[in-house]
Amino acid sequence: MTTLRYSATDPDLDLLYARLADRSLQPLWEMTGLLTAEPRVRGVPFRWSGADLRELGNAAGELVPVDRGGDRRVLACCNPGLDGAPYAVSTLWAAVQYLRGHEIAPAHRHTPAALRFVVEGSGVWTLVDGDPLQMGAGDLVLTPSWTFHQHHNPGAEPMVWMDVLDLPVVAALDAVFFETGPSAEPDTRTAARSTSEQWFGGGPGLVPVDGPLLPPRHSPLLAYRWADTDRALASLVATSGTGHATLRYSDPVRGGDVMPTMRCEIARVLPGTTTDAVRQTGGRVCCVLHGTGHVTIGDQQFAVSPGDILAVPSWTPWSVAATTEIDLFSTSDAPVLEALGLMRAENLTTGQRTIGARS
Ligand code: GTQ
Ligand code: FE2
Repeated sequence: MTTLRYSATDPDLDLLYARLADRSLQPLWEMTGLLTAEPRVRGVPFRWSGADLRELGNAAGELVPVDRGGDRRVLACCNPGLDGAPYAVSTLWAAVQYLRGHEIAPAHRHTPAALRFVVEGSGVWTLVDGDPLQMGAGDLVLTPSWTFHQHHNPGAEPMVWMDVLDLPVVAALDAVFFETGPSAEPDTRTAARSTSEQWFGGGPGLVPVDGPLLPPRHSPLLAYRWADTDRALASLVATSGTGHATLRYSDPVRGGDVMPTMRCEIARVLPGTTTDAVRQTGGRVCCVLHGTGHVTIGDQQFAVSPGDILAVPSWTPWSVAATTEIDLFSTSDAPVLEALGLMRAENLTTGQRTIGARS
């Protein structure tokens, strides 16, 4: 926030400032905190415990119904440094969503894009523009901007997952639109494999020649399955020689990020390995899929276990130290920073600095 520091004693100056204020004008020369040498980061390093999220999701499931009016049973992660705003970091919404057996979270769409990452369980289908995407542990499922989405749980077991949305960015641009589904009737179809995966999830480096027209701004593949991710991680970590490896989820046809505002990555860190301390502009939200150890963010060290959600604010160094093998999913707003020419990154272990996009 900028602050004004009027300390005028000159009555003429007092009068000028009063006249400026009266016309909704402010003198730059009296402002501080506007152009800081480095980002003045809103939001603090933080961890939400997976055990707490599961327990409190359960408690909400007992008490709060899901239907029109209360569409989504969602607990938003609120970074304590953001003055009560329901955001995990200043640019990303992160939350846990809880759907009991036989429940339906009705269809709607909005301009903020969303993604789901599942830590445990299965049994829910998310319909994205009518395409039924099954959700299971370790899967990443996309609901890009302005696609209709509906979640339904045909089985008896409850299911929990993490949602991440670019809502703070879209809200800052005053570009939030929302509408409810085209039909009042819920669509309870299921499928073993979505149409999106049948077209675009064939295999590494294989894409259809005569496929459907590509959506202009997001990956045509809407689900990234754990079996594929696990295989790719195992292969990469075995060859990296460092004890850790990170994959980026990409648009299988165009190679870019899965959605224009959010980058998704997953890291595997072998036991006894610590990753370099790195920082970059833009916020990041992490979710522990497997394993235990410590994540250091800024000057805070958090013990982590599966289901934990972590906030890495902009320009804050972070690193992972694995006690048992860790798989750590993360989402950042790197594509936004890169598109705007604002990406800066630094590896504090090697001293390497970059300005601009790396690939
Ligand atoms: O599942 O549609 O965490 O619309 C926040 C807003 C989830 C959803 C959230 C949403 C959803
Ligand atoms: Fe939604």
